[in-house]
Amino acid sequence: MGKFDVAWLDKKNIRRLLENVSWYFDDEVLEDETLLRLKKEIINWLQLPIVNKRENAGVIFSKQSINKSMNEAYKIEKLKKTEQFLITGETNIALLYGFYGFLRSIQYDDKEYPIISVPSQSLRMVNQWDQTDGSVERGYAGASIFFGDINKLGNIDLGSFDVQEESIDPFRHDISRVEFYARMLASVGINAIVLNNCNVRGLGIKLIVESYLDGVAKISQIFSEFGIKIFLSINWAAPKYLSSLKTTDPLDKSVQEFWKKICDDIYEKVPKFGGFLVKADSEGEPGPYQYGRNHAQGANMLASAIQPHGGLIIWRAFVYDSRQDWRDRSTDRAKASYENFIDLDGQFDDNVVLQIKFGPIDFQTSEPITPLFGKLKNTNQLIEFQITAEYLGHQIDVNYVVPQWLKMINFDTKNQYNGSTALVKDVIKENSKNYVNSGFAGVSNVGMDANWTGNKLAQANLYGFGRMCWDNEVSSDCILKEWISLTFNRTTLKSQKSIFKILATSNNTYKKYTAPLGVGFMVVPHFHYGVSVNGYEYDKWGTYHFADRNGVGVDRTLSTGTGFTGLYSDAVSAMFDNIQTVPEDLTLFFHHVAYSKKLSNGKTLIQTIYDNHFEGYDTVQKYIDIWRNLKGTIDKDTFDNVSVCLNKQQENALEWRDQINTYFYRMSGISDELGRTIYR
Ligand code: GCV
Repeated sequence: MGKFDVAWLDKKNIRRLLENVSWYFDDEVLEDETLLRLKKEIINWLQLPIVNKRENAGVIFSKQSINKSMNEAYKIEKLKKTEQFLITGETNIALLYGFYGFLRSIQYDDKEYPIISVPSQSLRMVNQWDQTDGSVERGYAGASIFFGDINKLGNIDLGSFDVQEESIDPFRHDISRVEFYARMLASVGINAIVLNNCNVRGLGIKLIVESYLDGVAKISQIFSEFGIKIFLSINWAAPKYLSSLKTTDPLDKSVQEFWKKICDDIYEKVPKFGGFLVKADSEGEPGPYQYGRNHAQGANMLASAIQPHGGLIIWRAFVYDSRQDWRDRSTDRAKASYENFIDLDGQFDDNVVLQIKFGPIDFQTSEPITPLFGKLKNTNQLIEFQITAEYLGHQIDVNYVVPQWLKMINFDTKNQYNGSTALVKDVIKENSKNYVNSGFAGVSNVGMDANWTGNKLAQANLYGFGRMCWDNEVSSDCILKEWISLTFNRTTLKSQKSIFKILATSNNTYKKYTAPLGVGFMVVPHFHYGVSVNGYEYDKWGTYHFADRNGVGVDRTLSTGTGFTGLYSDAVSAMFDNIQTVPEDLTLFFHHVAYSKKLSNGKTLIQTIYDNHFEGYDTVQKYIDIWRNLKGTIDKDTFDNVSVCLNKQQENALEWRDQINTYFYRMSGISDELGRTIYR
């Protein structure tokens, strides 16, 4: 099995800092698979001793409740008299999290004891878009780590994700990699994973049946030791594929029986199974609409089947009409998930969780928050992010996305009942039927590439996603500093600062040189990397920019547009509706704006577009200079890997800059005030 990077879990560095430190468990800590894993982490992974006498230990684990409602919370303290470290938590999984928290604290010297750490969200989940042929939809780091042949490591993006040749046994069986991935995820607090793509094709449909469950069970065993439940994506039409049934109507008794049997069989083989993820009636996937049933009826049917086993149904809200007509300006894809789900609020069973993309369209560089957050008052909910960089540079262009995510979760929906704030991160919990079934989900960015993420710097997003899920209050800069000091622990402080400089600004830089001010989707169709201003303009997907000789942008206002702004609370609606108060990076998401219109930044729209694109490109050039200076101070593999990516990014940014500027110059006929080169 191939070698892989240790990412932020560099055991050599940890062992260097913990030389001769031994560990002790108090008697009340009872043994289960998680405790055994914790002991294995100490003995096998770190190769450090566990001792029988408390007084001989450097680190002590003890049982104690830290937080009433979150039993995964932990505390790390340094005992004054003995200088021993004491890690406490109510459950064994809390102790495991405390262990990783401790490793972080000793490596990152910005920490003060005691550390009391309580997870902000209950469900902290990653979704794999891995397919049984070993490919990964929207994966930019090689083939799947779970599926595929050992000899097939690449993941060629053909712009289509129909599964190709599959082996009879679709599992890759690269146990050491899967185990390390579980460690990476647990170390940042992830507690759930969906193994396969939500577009369920090929053998993926069969993963829920007997002959494949042993493979699923093997993976589940590894993850569950780390406190991570595994889920499978299912195809809504599975009864038709896997049995003689001719219908998948959720109200049909035989369909209900089919799913009951499937669930019974799964739990017999995979007792710690988490549940199903379902993408239904979306982008060609089948769903309950076909039978005139709504999504609550669909989800609840599955929920009843899995409920006796304690499982969950994660139901995606990414439902829209993917056959739109660019000629018809009255329809608006941004409204779709709201319109499909708002009337179902309160109707989903207690073990159904609605997984809602953070923005109303599709993971663009700038999108407003989806209006369902704050408006759904009685539905378990997960906010969905994309860690994999589909629209954000394919893990070629450096793009540390945590600042964008934090902006989303800290957005005040102003749906307050009593004048207080109603931040997304809070309403997700408060408006769920049971906060235990709510939280954050992110589409993972890993693959078989030696460094896991294609561009090593993209590891920061996986790390950052987990850290953000666990601690909603930590800043993006703080997460980044932490990641850099754990990952680049052998380099100088100066070099660490340089890496920080690049990553901390990278999300904004990417935003500057790509589709302007929230208009989105000026990307090469299907692939979604590189510029194609009109690539989607006359297509069926409902993602238009409507540029003409006067201006550009989508009018979603109440008075003259699609009325999308009206789906928010009154205060937020008024803010988005007004061009003076709309956040600058969302201007064209909400308004069709004349090129000569002065924005609240004091510049015209056209000048803002030109300035951003020149600045974005120039910043990439600066990144290259900064990176060049790191030669010799970081490991050669990483230096070369990121150098190659940065050079490609420069080409990409140049193309974006010139095509966008030229396009808008040709449309508007207005020259750049600073006289920079814009091609005609
Ligand atoms: C898994 C976007 C992506 C698709 C993805 C879909 C989804 O449309 O381009 O690849 O499918 O989102 O989230 O279901």
